[in-house]
Amino acid sequence: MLQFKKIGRRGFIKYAAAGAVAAAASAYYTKGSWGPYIGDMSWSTGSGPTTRLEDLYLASNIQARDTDALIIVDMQNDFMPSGALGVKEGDEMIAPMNKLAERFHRPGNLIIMTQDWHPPGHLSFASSHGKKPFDPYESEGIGPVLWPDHCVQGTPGAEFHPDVQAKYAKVIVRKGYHPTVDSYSTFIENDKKTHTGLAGYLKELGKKRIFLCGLALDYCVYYSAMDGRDLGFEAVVVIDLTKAIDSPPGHLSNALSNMIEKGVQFTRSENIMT
Ligand code: VGL
Ligand code: ZN
Repeated sequence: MLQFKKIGRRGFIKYAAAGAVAAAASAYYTKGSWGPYIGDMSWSTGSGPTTRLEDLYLASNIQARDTDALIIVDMQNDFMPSGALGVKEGDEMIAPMNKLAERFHRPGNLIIMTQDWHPPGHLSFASSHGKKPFDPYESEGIGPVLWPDHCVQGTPGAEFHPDVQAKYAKVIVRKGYHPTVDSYSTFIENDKKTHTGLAGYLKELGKKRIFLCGLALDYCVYYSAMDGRDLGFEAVVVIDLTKAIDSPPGHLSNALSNMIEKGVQFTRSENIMT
């Protein structure tokens, strides 16, 4: 059900080769810093099987177009550091995220927000299995770990953090409300077949590229980016506006490798020209 494909040696060689091309293309490229402008940005590089955040190639000078959508993922109280499923530093990027939304919001541009929205007793909750949060668990539509009870429909934990600027969102996609199926992706639930309708909405509006930010980098942002690519969108993760859970350990590294392999691009919010 979940994608845990290791990129393996061939993938590593591919990225190493891409890195060599990057080095040849510009003398200014240094690992972990902003990259030079490289046209179509299609060759973000990673370091192979254990990709780290510092290894990502960050595209520069991305001009926002009216065929773009900004997707702000799950900036809810329960994912904030003191929340039920707190993500470390998950509140630190609220101010720059608001700034990006402010700049991005103009006629033709589209901002979507997502909200994790579980019924009480959701099957992704450890409490539903008599287990502890973050215990490994995998079944159809659930896993690879169980979560603390979080983002229960209508509770304060499910609300957006009060400082998050939600007024620009044209659509709020709620996901994870099927009692026995989780939905990390904002496009397709974890059963891999139930669509949320967002892809159709974006396509009907002529959107071709999505910028993703929010929580969590290695779950809802990750699966949304992967599905976005599969559904035909360019996907750019705004890396300074997202934080990871990294459970089980290594999940983030695996997610980064898989996103690179899928052609997901990475940038920083300052690098998006609006
Ligand atoms: C998420 C775990 C469980 C997320 C949601 O928003 O990334 N992660 N539910
Ligand atoms: Zn959830």
